[in-house]
Amino acid sequence: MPATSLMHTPPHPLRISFCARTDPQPWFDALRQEFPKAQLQAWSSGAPPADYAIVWAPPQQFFDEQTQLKALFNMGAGVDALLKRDIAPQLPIVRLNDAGMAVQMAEYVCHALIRHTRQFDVFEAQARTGLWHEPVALERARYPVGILGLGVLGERVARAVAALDFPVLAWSRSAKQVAGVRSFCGTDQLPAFLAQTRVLVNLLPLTPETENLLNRSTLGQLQSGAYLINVARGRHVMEDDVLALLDSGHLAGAALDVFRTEPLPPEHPFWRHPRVTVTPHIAARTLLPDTVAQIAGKIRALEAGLPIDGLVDRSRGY
Ligand code: NDP
Ligand code: OXD
Repeated sequence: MPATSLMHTPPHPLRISFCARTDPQPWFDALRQEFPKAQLQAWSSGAPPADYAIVWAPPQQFFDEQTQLKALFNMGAGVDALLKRDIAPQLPIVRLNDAGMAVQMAEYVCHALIRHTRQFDVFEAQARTGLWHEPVALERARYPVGILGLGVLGERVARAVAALDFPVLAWSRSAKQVAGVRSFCGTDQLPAFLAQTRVLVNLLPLTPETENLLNRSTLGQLQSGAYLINVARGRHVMEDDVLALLDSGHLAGAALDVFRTEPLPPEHPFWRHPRVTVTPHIAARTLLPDTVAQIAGKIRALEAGLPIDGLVDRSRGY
């Protein structure tokens, strides 16, 4: 063995790769504050190996080339797009765990709920024609809010909606205990959950089990005059079924933030439907400072051999 190899070699500086369709510079500026000595690189084919990667929808080539990663950080909560890639089975995948998204989700859902139940959409239309008309007041008990998915985001939303004194139900894989929320779990309890829901909020991850879950049959089990708020993924919803149920009057309306095809194509009927509100996948944005702080904390923990939360269970798909 040559003498030089016995000498102590200091560990190389942390190497962090960034792969997303957004300007990396602000991310590097924030990461530099956390790791002044790190090597930060915007990934392109042929880039040197990194220890950690921060990604959103990276190409397969990224994984084919970056084979020395110790962990992969997703710049969002949902990992459905990421899990379509062929990723080394031992590589830990870490999703964003709130990082400022939960309160945004609560704002979005409460806004959509209140806009519908307090008829602000009607008043906006009335104001445009100078009509002064007072409809009958809302009875909260007639608007039970059912939340699909009681995870990091769903629980924050449930608490916000419960604080507005709406009856709140939630459906998840495992049973939960959240103050003010009636918990339902598993496929067996889905019909009971749907039958008692009038405003349906979707906050499920997109997995083989949840894809197309919101269709004519399931949405048809909601209380009559139901309202759909989809803030999870477009592929949860059979869009033609939603249109048919809106036309039949079973659905009173919908607030949709996510779609099977994004951007929503200009010819899509949702754009012009009078009872559909469309937003461009903005219900909860990835916030740079919160995200970098969360990821940096987890990189430090991993480097120190400590456990972290937010690890994706690939067998569950979320
Ligand atoms: P979590 O993983 O924390 O929560 C997921 C919840 O869904 C859990 O309660 C889980 O049950 C439940 N669930 C999963 N699979 C099933 C199933 N088959 N049947 C019943 N319940 C199920 O995710 P988050 O709350 O952090 O995020 C939820 C989703 O929100 C993301 O996956 C993403 O798609 C979407 N999102 C959308 C954004 C937007 O701007 N529109 C922004 C951020 C996220 P259990 O608790 O028992 O495991
Ligand atoms: C997410 C998203 O999953 O932005 O975080 O949709």
